[in-house]
Order: sequence, then C-alpha cells, then structure tokens
Amino acid sequence: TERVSATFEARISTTNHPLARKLLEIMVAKKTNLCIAADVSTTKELITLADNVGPHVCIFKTHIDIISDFSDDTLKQLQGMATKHNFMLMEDRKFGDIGATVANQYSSGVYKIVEWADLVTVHALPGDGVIKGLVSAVNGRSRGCVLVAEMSSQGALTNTDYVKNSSKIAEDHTYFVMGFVAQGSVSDDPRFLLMTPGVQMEVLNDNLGQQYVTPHAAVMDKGADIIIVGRGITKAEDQVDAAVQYKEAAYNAYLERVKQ
Ligand code: 6AU
Repeated sequence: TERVSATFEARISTTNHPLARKLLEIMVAKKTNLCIAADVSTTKELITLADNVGPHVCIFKTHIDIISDFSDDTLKQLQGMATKHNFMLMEDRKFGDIGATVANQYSSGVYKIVEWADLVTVHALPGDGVIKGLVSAVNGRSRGCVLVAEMSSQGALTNTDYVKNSSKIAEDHTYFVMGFVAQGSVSDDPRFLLMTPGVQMEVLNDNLGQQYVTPHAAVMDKGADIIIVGRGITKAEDQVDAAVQYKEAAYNAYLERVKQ
C-alpha cells in the first residue's frame, strides 16, 4: 500500500522502527496528527503550553536553545508533561555538520539532547555521515531522527534532486530515520512519516520568509501525515481552543484522505 492511502493503524506493522511504531500508536490512541512547535522563550511558558496542548498533540517540538532560563529542571518538568499527556519530544536541532561534530552536539554541551529527546531533526545536506555521527552517540537508547528534505521558506535551496537524494539516505538508514520534514511527498513508503510545517488557518506569510497553507491543504494536497503548527497556536488568545481546532482540521483531513 502507498503511504497516503494507508491508515495510521495499518502502517504500524509496516515499520520496525520502535519510535515510528510508538508515534503511530499515540496518533491512533489520541486521534491526533498535530505536532506543536513550542517556540516560546521561558520554562514557564514552555511547561504551561505543554500542559495546555498536551492532550491534543502527538509530538511536542522544541527549540530548546530559545529558552532563556534553561536548566535541568526545564527538562524534568518537560518529561513529566510528556508522560502525563503521552506525547513524544522532538528537538528541532536541524543538525547539519560532519558526523564527528554532530555526535558531540547531540550528546554534549549544555543541552545533552540525546539524553531527553526521542526524536531530532537533521538536514540531509552533509550526506549520510550526519546520520552515522548521530547514531554513534545513541548508546543503546531508543532514539530516531526526521530528515529535513525540503523547507517551507521562500527561496529554499531544497530542489527536486535534493528531495530525491534525501529519500535515498532515509532508505539506507531505516533503523534511525523514521520520517521527513517536507512540503510534499518524499517517499511512498508507508513506514516513513511526513511532517509538514508552514501551517496556519488564516495567515499567508510572516514577513520573514515563512509560507503557510491550511491544515486541510497540508494533509490533502501536500500529503502530510503530521502537521507542525507554531504561532497559529502559541499566539492564539486561547491555546487549548486553537489546538483543538488544528487537531480536528488535520485529523478530519486525514480521515478524508484514507477514505478515498
Ligand atoms: O508555525 P510557525 O511558522 O510558527 O512555526 C513553524 C516551525 C518552526 C520552524 O523551525 C519549523 O516549524 N520548520 C521546520 C522544521 C520543523 O524543521 C522546517 C521548515 O522547513 N520550516 C519550518 O517552519 O519551529
């Protein structure tokens, strides 16, 4: 079966990646294919957001280096929220260097990402050494990555060949790569999850190059399995209400897609 026509339930058995299976199970159990982009700047805002939207998301995506008062307690509280609301943590680090360097960036420094993030984002740009470098730091933990194959921003250099070659890297490393961040289908293989950012209900751009489509267009036209939404929810007057609206729009579009 092709990725876009298969149900999330049916796709669980198509993958051996433990975190892809876990994620699909969460999506089925909570009926959500919404990932929140938690781009807020304090621990308090981060944890409040996690508690507010937690019931409605499958992934909580962080840019942990934005948090001005980061400490080990930030992570302790965040992991508590992940357990309470059953979502996965994805650090949107967009690793993009040689293997040896990303291994250190993944495991060392202030954030020690490998110790707490289930998933990380990785640019395909360096070639598959970036994957091998990350894997070298995993040390028996259950971890995975999502390959950024195509960007949502105006003028992005990720052309058709780049996308195609990203797909090849993923196919060669299915024990670690469990999906893509892209604006359209990178692979028909049902084991890979397609995550699409640049989603908002009303706004068309942010004047800094970001380009938006609606949740329905992301899922139906672009073939997204998971929509990634930041400011559409974080800047809303009522975060819970906004999260519910995005969740329902994206999940209904998914149901419509697999029914065809
Ligand atoms: O909904 P927004 O525009 O407020 O936030 C979009 C989020 C941000 C970006 O860092 C991220 O999605 N993103 C990514 C990711 C997830 O890797 C890739 C991309 O091409 N565009 C994009 O916006 O946290």
